[in-house]
Parts: sequence; C-alpha cells; structure tokens
Amino acid sequence: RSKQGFTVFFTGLSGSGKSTIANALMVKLMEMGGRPVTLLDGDVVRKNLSSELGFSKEHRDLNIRRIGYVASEITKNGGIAICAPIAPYTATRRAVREDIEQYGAFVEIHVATSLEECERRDRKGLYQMARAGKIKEFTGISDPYEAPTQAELVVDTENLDVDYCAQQVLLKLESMGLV
Ligand code: GGZ
Repeated sequence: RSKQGFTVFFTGLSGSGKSTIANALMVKLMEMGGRPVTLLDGDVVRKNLSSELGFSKEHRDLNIRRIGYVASEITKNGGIAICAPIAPYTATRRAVREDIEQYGAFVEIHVATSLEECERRDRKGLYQMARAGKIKEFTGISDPYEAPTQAELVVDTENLDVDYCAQQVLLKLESMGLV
C-alpha cells in the first residue's frame, strides 16, 4: 500500500533561502522515486497563477490560499507538494494547514534566516529598493512577517549549507513516517 500524500510548506523572508532549499529537497525526493513531486515556488506561482495580485494583505492571502488549494489537490491524490512562498500571516498558514490535513500531512518549515542577514545578502537588490521606498509593503521592512511558533522544523541558514538544510527536512519527513 503506497504512502499518503503530503505537503512541505516553507515560509520565510525574501532571500531567506526558501527556493534554494526547496529545490534541493525536490531533487532528493525525486531521486527516491515513488510519488510525483510538484514544486510551487513563490515567484513561479506569482508569474503563472497569481499574476494579477500585488502585496496587500488581501492579495497575499489570496495567493497563499491558491497555493494551498493546488497543494491540497496534489496531497489528496497521493503526491508530494513543496511550497515556498513568504506566507507572512499565521492565520493564513493555519487555514492552509487545515485544508491540507484533511487529505495528508502538512509539514511547515520555517526558514529562519534573520532580516539582518537577508538584507546583508540582498541578492536581488530588493531590500535596498524597499529601504528607499521604491517598493512599498515590503516584507520585513514596511510589511509584517509573523514568524511561526509551531513549525514542524526550523532551519537555520545563517551559514547556509543548502544540502544540509534539505537533509534535515528529509530526516523530519522520515521521522514522521512520510518517506
Ligand atoms: C515581499 C516582494 C514584494 C513585497 C516583490 N514584499 O525574493 P523574491 O522577490 O524572489 O521573493 C519575493 C516574492 C514574494 O512573493 P510571495 O508570493 O512569496 O509573497 S506572499 O507569500 O507574501 O504572497 C520577492 C518579490 O516577490 N516581492 N514585492 N512587497 N516580496
């Protein structure tokens, strides 16, 4: 009998390393074979599923609920969904958790890279633009990020070793009996 589907839901600031870890995890899970793996990355979803949305609370919530809906369908059908949006609001993450837990496991991973470190890296120059007021409602600068207190796992990426972080997620999935 094949195992249940599940969703791995990464949350964290822009530039925290969510996408990088999510990609490394996807590769590992695909190598293990078995269930199909679908990655719902923040910026890819924004381009394809939520292109009309901005960054107000209402629009962010709508974006996260869409991601949650797709992930719940994948989970229902026995697949693995990996989501990697900022998802700044606790209540919205909880709502998505409740949707998905009807069908399988919801594994929340807080990519807890500090704002200081994300801003120091500033890989895309967005923090500088946000500080200058050229981007409004920027998470961590001029918009809230409610850090999870009940995540299944917190990964510390201050000395980012992507492969080690992905390995920690995999160990968590093993300990939960999911892989
Ligand atoms: C936060 C923003 C914003 C604002 C554009 N606030 O590092 P990135 O560039 O590639 O990832 C960020 C992405 C955030 O989209 P999400 O769909 O993950 O956000 S949410 O979960 O809140 O819906 C960032 C870019 O979009 N970006 N403007 N104002 N991030």
